[in-house]
Amino acid sequence: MANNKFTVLGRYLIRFSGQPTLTRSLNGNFVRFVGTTAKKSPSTLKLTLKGLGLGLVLGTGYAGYTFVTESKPKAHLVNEKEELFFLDKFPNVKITRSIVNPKDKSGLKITLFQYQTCPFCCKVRAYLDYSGISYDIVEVDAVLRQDIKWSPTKKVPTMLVKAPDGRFLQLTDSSMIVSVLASFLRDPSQNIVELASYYPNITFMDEKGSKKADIMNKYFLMFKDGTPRSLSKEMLEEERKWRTWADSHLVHLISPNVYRTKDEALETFEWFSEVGEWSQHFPAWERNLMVYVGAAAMWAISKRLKKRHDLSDDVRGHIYDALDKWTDAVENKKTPFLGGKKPNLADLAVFGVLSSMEGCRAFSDCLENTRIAGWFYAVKEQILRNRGLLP
Ligand SMILES: N[C@@H](CCC(=O)N[C@@H](CS)C(=O)NCC(=O)O)C(=O)O
Repeated sequence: MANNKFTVLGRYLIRFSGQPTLTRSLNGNFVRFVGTTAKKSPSTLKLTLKGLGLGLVLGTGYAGYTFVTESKPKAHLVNEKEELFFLDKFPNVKITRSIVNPKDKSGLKITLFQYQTCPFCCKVRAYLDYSGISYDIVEVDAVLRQDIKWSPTKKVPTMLVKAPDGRFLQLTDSSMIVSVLASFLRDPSQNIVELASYYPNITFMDEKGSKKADIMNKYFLMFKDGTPRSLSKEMLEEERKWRTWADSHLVHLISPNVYRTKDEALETFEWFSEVGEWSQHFPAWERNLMVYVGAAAMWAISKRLKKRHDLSDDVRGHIYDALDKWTDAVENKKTPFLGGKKPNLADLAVFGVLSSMEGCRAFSDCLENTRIAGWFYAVKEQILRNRGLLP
């Protein structure tokens, strides 16, 4: 079984013509195994596997050497799991909303477990809506989280996708979800379960000795027959770079901004309640618990987050700088989007993260003090059009 998996992985490795394939993020350091050849001759395969084997032996030897010679805790891999999580039966949860796109030909049956205004969930919805996929939504109570009791991970977004064998495959992590679905939609002849297996969970110790988890390859698309000619290596690299930036930088600026003061935190939660239709989906006591406990907790937590991400008190300044950096990158392209005439996955990721604060004071301040508006509303228009909400 394990051998089989390795063979399949090996097959994908050599087909990723020039794309770095297996990437692990160890506290921001990327360890890459670079698959550079698209030739499929047996000798190339042997050579690639020998090279990988040699690399593995040398890597392991070096890791062993540094482990015994250095006493300080150091970043290292703890575990690598490839098992996917399935449910035989759909969980007993209430579908809060169904997004139906009559033009959806994907054949996918998707349920997204989310908080309406979580930046990672917004990112996934931006992708789903732009891609014209139909899906169901389960709005999870952020305090009690009963609707994800079935899930081994307690984070949202999490997704259940109906597998060809009728079971329900769980996908976790917004970027992994987008990469799996984007790989599938490029070539729906691929098996979604097999695709998901190319994004294994890893656990590792970071440099401070804390145990962390991540998902390998989460910014990479998997192409069965090599990178399509229409996509250059540079374009793919740039797309990955900004998708990573959205997760590793931009997203960390959201909480300190939208919960900057007690008043802003409460305003923000009132807006969450409005767009998440909490009064409709939860009893009044639960809705109020979510608003007041949520606002107080997030106001306090955002102070810690500010420290953790080395932000000064001028949190607005940080987000303005980030948006200027992004706008410069888009403007350098001389096209409406980073992806050209159409948004790519980086446009959708940055848009998704920002849309999570659309009703907040922080967002109107960004519109007034940066040049983000033109690009932001252009992406929004594309998304609404693909969802069939615009003529
Ligand atoms: N890397 C994850 C992050 C997801 C995440 O942190 N989600 C938050 C909500 S915004 C969450 O569920 N937090 C609950 C918890 O940490 O217990 C992704 O991209 O999906």
